[in-house]
Amino acid sequence: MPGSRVNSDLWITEYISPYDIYQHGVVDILVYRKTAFQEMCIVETGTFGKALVLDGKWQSCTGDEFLYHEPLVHPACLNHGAPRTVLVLGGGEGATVREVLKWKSVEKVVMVDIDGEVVEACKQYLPEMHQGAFDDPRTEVVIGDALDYLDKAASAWDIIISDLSDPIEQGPSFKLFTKEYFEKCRRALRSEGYFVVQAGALAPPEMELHVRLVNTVGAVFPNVVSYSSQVPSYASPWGFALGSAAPLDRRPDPAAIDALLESETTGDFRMFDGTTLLGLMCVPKHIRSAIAAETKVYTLAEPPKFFGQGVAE
Ligand code: SPD
Repeated sequence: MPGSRVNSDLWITEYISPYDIYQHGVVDILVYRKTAFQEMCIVETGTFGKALVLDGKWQSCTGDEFLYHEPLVHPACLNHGAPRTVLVLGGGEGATVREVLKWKSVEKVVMVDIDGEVVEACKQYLPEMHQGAFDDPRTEVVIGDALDYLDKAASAWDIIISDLSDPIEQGPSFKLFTKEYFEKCRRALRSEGYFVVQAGALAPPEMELHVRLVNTVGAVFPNVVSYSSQVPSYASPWGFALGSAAPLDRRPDPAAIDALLESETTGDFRMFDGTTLLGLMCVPKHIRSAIAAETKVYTLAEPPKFFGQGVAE
């Protein structure tokens, strides 16, 4: 193409759909390993910084992870007001725990991730992400299956955050995007607790997963809200579903949120404040309409099938 100059001969290729790919030029491969659960790599890209990629699916990168992790954590914490106990399911990079620890009220955060090799690699190669969160005395890391952990968990959690890799059929996480899993999460919450799940892309060709996940969370919790954040390295806006038996603030007052963040957190947010939160909650009409019309609930018998590693057939 005239005027274009490409600087990489090595590309990380994420298969978004059978007809769409998203590629990033790689300048260094920091880790590549097949673990007991998945294929892991951490790469240095030319424009987005360092990225964790599992089973060919982009997880997060130092270039824009704050646009994912801050919205994942803080709306649930703000709705609660002063969370003391937080359970993170997944979240190997440590950035979700990092955000949780900004809440002064937090006494304990447990992160349960199935893949110890991924957690160790993130500790070693992604210090920009965890920023010491694994060494905080309030943090406990459990290497194990989230379903097993939830089966044994008491109803002791103020917040549960489901920060799992996308539910590709071949991957370890698709069972954790179902009504049965969300029910276990509800049982493990205190009665006025909040549950949030990273819930898929919002591009029109891909948004079915998000819409059905919101409907599935809504089948378990009396109140559910969909919200989204722009994460450029994800190729499309990214959705979240927040559920609770307690009321949810769908139109937060920016000044009140700023005051709460000022008094209850250590601050240091890059994208998050009251105005940002109000924007995140203003999901466009076509998505709200699709959620209102959705009837399908994901179950273990009929789990989501997210498009994953590309195979040309
Ligand atoms: N921590 C898990 C987040 C997974 C987000 N997946 C993004 C895929 C972009 N196509």
